[in-house]
Amino acid sequence: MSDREMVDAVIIGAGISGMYQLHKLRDELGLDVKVFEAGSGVGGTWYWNRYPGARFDSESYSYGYSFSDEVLEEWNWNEHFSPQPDNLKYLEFVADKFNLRPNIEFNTRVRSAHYDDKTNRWQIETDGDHSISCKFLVTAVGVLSTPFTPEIPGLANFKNPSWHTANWPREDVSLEGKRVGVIGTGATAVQMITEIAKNVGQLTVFQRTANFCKPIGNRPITAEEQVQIKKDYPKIFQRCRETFGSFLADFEEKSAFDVTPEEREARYEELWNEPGFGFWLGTYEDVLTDHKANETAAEFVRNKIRSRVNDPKVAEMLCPKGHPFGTKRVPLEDGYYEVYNQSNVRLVDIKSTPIEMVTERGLRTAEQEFEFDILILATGFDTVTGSLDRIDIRGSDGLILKDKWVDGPKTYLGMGSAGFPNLFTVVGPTNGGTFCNIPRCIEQNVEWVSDCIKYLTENEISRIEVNQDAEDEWTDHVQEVVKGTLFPEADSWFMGANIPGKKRQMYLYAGGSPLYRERCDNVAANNYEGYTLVK
Ligand code: NA7
Repeated sequence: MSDREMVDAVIIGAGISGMYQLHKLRDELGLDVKVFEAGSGVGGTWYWNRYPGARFDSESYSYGYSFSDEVLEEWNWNEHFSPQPDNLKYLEFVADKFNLRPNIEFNTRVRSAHYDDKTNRWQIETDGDHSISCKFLVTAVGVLSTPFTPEIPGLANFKNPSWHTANWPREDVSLEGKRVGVIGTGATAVQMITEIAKNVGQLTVFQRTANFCKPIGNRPITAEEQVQIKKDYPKIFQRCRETFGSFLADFEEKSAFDVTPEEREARYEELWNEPGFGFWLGTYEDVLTDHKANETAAEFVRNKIRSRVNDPKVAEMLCPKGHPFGTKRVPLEDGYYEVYNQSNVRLVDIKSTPIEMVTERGLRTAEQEFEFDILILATGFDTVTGSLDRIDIRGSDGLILKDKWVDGPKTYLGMGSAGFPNLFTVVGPTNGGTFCNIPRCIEQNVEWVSDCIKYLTENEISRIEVNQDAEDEWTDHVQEVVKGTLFPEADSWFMGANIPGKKRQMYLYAGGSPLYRERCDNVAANNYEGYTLVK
């Protein structure tokens, strides 16, 4: 690439969002587009997260792209909840199909993006020292893409191999017979622990907060189901457009107390045995808003845990008690709790006996010293804002995005922020796409951004900028919506509470996908109400 290259649009990230955004802008709008991607291949989340057991927690056929009939016809999912190797193959297949790679510069991170008020263009610099100017900047950096490593004293001194789940070694590593330590018990750890427990020598899991996990209900897709899925695609995607979180499951318009305790228990049992998120997002409508209703679901899960774990003490350690059910992301599992019945697996509660330090060969808690051949950090991500914060983004008059957001992100629809003209944040902070079966909302976001760029181009608009009052209204609305729910009570990544020092507030939009879609559509229909457009 030559220095001072000029293009119409730059997209940061070649995951599910960036790939589709490239296709829309290049192939439908005919724009000159450049994508920068830190990885050596496409796929984003599914490129990086290659730990054993990684798979969709959404039904595969509700997760893939819906925009191309050819892709829907040609691609066959093998499992109801597809594993990472297949997911990456799928995204590579899409990249091949639309010949996306020539516009993507791999192994390249965007270091800075500065807006020039005189030219109304963004100036982008990469870590490869490339410099490129564009009219439109689209960030497609993902919500869970900046791994978080806690500052545990001594971590840097650990002499044996250690890695974060999102940086699982690309070469084959065998854990067979090894003494493995795992820190963290979130959705990632739950998938990974279940898988690695099959052949490790000894496994020690350090748990700070127990999670409410639910059986995934995965199985292979039969040939007959494959035929039916293809026929059902229009119905599947229509259903996803109508449900709260764009999943197949949706809340019942009923309180947990509109039925007898026996009926409720029977309904919970049914939802428990259904694949997917139904027990979480297809339950009584007050489970996530009312403590008493929530406790009926919470205790149901605890009893399931108690019935699966042989040692009552370990079972109680695995029973979540400090936060309401469903206020943290519910991990889906397949045999997770039974892992703790294995004689070579040990659970350590680090709330009561905190990790004091990592030593050269293991770690020390307040009570005991442990040695490991491998130490795995399943400690999550600096979510939602993390990847944007790591780019030096400066808008009009040199305004720094990270500084502007130090007390929490301020956005309009999660698509942009006042003072940052011609910037589109696909599935950005407080975007409706954050609390969503994510590819469904990615498509909505990308299509909205593409329509907007088309409108700007056709109308020869050189600058589009979020109005302060529109941003204030949306930012307040995002926090207002969550007030009626139990979400603020959990120390979750939804609330930014997983990162020390991060402003505690809702980072996702919990108003539901249909409402969000309607808001976005209305803004577009009213000539981008809430924005200022300059010729
Ligand atoms: P999560 O859900 O953020 O889980 C991270 C885990 O790491 C969780 O159990 C944390 O405990 C634990 N953690 C974090 N920091 C520490 C420290 N300092 N000490 C001990 N334990 C710690 O990340 P995942 O990768 O599992 O999942 C992220 C999303 O990916 C998930 O929601 C899905 O949408 C897919 P805590 O609960 O904070 O006490």
